[in-house]
Parts: sequence; C-alpha cells; structure tokens
Amino acid sequence: MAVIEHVISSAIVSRFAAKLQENLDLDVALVGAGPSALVAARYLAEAGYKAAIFERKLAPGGGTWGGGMLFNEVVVQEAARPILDDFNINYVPIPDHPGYYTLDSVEMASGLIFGCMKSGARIFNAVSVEDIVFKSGQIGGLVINWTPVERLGMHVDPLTVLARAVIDGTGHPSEIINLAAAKAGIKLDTPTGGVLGEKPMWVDSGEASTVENTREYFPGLFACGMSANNTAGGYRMGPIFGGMMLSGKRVAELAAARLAK
Ligand code: 48F
Repeated sequence: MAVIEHVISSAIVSRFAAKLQENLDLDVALVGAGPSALVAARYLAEAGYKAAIFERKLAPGGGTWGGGMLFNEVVVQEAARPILDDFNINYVPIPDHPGYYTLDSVEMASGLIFGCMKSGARIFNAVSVEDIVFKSGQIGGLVINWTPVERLGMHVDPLTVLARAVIDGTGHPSEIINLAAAKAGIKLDTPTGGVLGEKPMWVDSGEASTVENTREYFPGLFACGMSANNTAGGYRMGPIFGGMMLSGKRVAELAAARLAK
C-alpha cells in the first residue's frame, strides 16, 4: 500500500508538470491576472483558443480586491453589465444614477478568477514574466520564472512559453510593452512609436479610452486594461471597472481575429 505522504507529493508534482507541459505552446499567453486579462482569457478559451495567464502574485485578481481605498465595493456601468452576468457576479443599482451599479470587490475578483478557470483557461500564479521571445522580428512568446526567484534576485535561468499572440495585462506599468519597446526595439502603434504614459484621473475619458486603446501595438503583441491606457496616454479612472472588463472582451476579439488570419 502506498504511503499517503508520497501519494500527495507525487500526484501534485506529476499533475503540475503535466499542466505546465500542456501550456508551454499556447495560442495566447496573457501577462497579469487583473480584471481585463481574466475576462480576455475566458472569452478566448470559450472561443476554442488555448490561453493561459502568468501572474506574478500568489493571488490572481490584480487591483480588484481592495475596492476604493480598501472600501471593498467597486462601480460598474451599464455597458459592462452583460459581462458581469456572464460571470454570474451580483450587483446592485446605485440609487438615482441609472446605469451605474455597485458590487462587492471580493465577489468580483473571485468571480472573474472562477469564470476564467471554468472556461478552460489556465492561470499560473507566482510566476513572473521577465522577457519576451522575439525571433526574426516576430513576437514568439514569454520568458518566465518563479516570482520568489525574481524577488530574491537568484541567478536562475528562466523557461520559455511559446505563443502565437501575447497580451500585456500588467496594469499601470505596461511591463511587457515597455520591455518589448526597449529590448526588441519594437515601434509601437502609437504617435511616437513608444509608450506615451498614463495621464491623471478623468473617469469618463479614462473609461472610454481604456477600450479605445485596447489594440495590437505590434503584430502579435496586444495591450488591455490599464496597460493599454498607459501605452497610449489615456487618463486613469479609479475604482470603476466597466472599462477594464470591456477592454478584456475587446482584446479577446482582436487576438482571435489575428489568430484566425
Ligand atoms: O493592474 P491590474 O489589476 O490589471 P488591469 O486589468 O486592471 C486595472 C485595475 O485593477 C485598476 C484600475 C481600474 O480603475 O486602474 O488598477 O489593467 O493587474 C495587473 C496584474 O499584472 C501582474 C500584477 O501582479 C497584477 O496582478 N503583473 C504585472 N507585471 C507582471 C505581472 C509580470 N511581469 N509578470 C506577471 N505578472
């Protein structure tokens, strides 16, 4: 009879290895498990694409958990309500302000993560993306390492994940877009060819531009959510999340269109 201690360890190691192996060659690799990428990964997986998110932190969800200034409620507007319904996330109307809703930020974070997983998309947490694969002038995937390796500054070589499309969902810093522009010398689809940088708070402008700025900035390299706004110089918007979710849906459509070509 097998020793249970061994069964547990062996099952975890072999199942994790199989899961990672299954996701080393993807249709779409997403960086950062914030709300925009969680929505994107779900719709991509539902459309039949192999999609996985690599998230630096232990807990996926990005900036969703803490609501506004740790008051764990957020606001979503009418246009994004169908996405909340798709994820089965509850909301309540804001009195006297038709078309605006509040929802519990913990329910939103956990609902987006659960919906993403149930679609078949995978999330690898505590994994940092430290570089891109860039071959013959083309985006080819991601270079990953464990977050503790990154945090402790250990001198450990990374592994690679191949992908036909890469989505930068890293939020305010646009880490992957910045890295691609700096290291691969890529000219982005912006007026200067570089990252324009986020502007201060202007809620309605920021909400609209988050979706407008969601695009393919270089063949095979997309940005969604706050990363898109930072790349194209949009305004920030604080704890209203409709734009993030609509951006996730849009980037899924754009990436699917590229893959279908
Ligand atoms: O910032 P974040 O929540 O992404 P988002 O989808 O949503 C933005 C909102 O939360 C909020 C806002 C709404 O008003 O402005 O900020 O744009 O999540 C980004 C995730 O990316 C991870 C990071 O830990 C976070 O969970 N991340 C960032 N860089 C890397 C990364 C990296 N190099 N590798 C892996 N994960």
